[in-house]
Amino acid sequence: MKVTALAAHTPEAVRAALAARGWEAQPAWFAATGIQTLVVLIEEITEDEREALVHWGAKAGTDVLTGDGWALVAAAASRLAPLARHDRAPAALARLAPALGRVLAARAEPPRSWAIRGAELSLGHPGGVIIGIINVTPDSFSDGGHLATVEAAIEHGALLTAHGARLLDVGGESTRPGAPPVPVQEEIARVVPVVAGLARKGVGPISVDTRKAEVARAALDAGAAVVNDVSGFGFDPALAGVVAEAQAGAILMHMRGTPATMDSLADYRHVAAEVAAELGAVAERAEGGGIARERIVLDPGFGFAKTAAHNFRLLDELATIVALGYPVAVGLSRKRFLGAATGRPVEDRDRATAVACALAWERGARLFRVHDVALTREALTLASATTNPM
Ligand code: HH2
Repeated sequence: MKVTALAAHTPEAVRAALAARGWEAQPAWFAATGIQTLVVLIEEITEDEREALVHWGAKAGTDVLTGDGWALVAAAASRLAPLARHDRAPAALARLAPALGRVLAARAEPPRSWAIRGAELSLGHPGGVIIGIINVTPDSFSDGGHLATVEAAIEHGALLTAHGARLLDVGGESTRPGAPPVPVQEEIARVVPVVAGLARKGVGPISVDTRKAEVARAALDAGAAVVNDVSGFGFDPALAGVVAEAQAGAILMHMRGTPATMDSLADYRHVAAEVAAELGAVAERAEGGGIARERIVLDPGFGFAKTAAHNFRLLDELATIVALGYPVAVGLSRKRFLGAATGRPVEDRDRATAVACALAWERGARLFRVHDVALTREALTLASATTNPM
């Protein structure tokens, strides 16, 4: 007799084991995803629901850990599936079906593309979507003042595209902790000539990194296809309408407070679960504001209202954000927490960034906002070749 422990962090090892033993590709994949264990945390439940879950767990032979108002259920996806069906779930667990259904659907059918203004970006592309950063700010934390002229910024965009960027993110306001806000007209004057110049040269597609509706409108008029808002539509109530009307793509990031106040709001009991819940609410509000689901990308906001320990936990538990069912972007580039682990100063964090992006890929992120596109692309090409997603 021979016993081999399979690598079960994705269904891939089981699929390959079945295929190697003669199974057809499709049934092998369905069986592999079906037997993969899921761990779901269910919160805000009543005492009756908790009892019903414990009872169901005992009957189904699955593990259920519970406490006051919550339960943690570990089971194969195929075991959990009946709980997501109104006609199969115990009556006492009826409230669970819609939310669990969404989790299972996101897992079975992850988004494969992202609709931006006038185009679709495929997420299955080897290495995903690398977003090249163009900061036209005098004070950004890692590259402030680096691109002093419009021409230099446009040239830099062309270089990032040649290195493999599939989107260019132009920003005119630093969001580093404590950064002073930039007046609207000043931000427009920084961003619009660069967006227009890139568009004229056919370099892009282009995203504008702004929290302000007026800046977004001007950038969209100049040729941008995406709005990247670090406040997740929390700063300017008019921004969602501008994005919806232009049918632009939206990157909605998690943060708390503003760059001036966020460091004091880095307070979580369970960072991944709380960020997922808050980002889920952001996405719901955006859809309610008229933005089509397929235009939305979510970003957990590394470094925004998070300590180094929070950022590492969040990176490890990124699959919790991916389970919301939207494409996930990460902005890890040169951030402080990478320096906390490596001891490297901000100008020497591109290798750490590339490694962190590869880890994020493995956990399901598909968009990567970085300064050094070439290095990140190499890391992501390797990561995507290894995990071979179906
Ligand atoms: N981080 C920064 C800016 N914009 N957008 C998204 N979606 N995600 C991020 O993590 C993110 C972001 C901060 O980085 P940077 O642009 O390099 O610096 P600064 O804000 O100082 O200009």
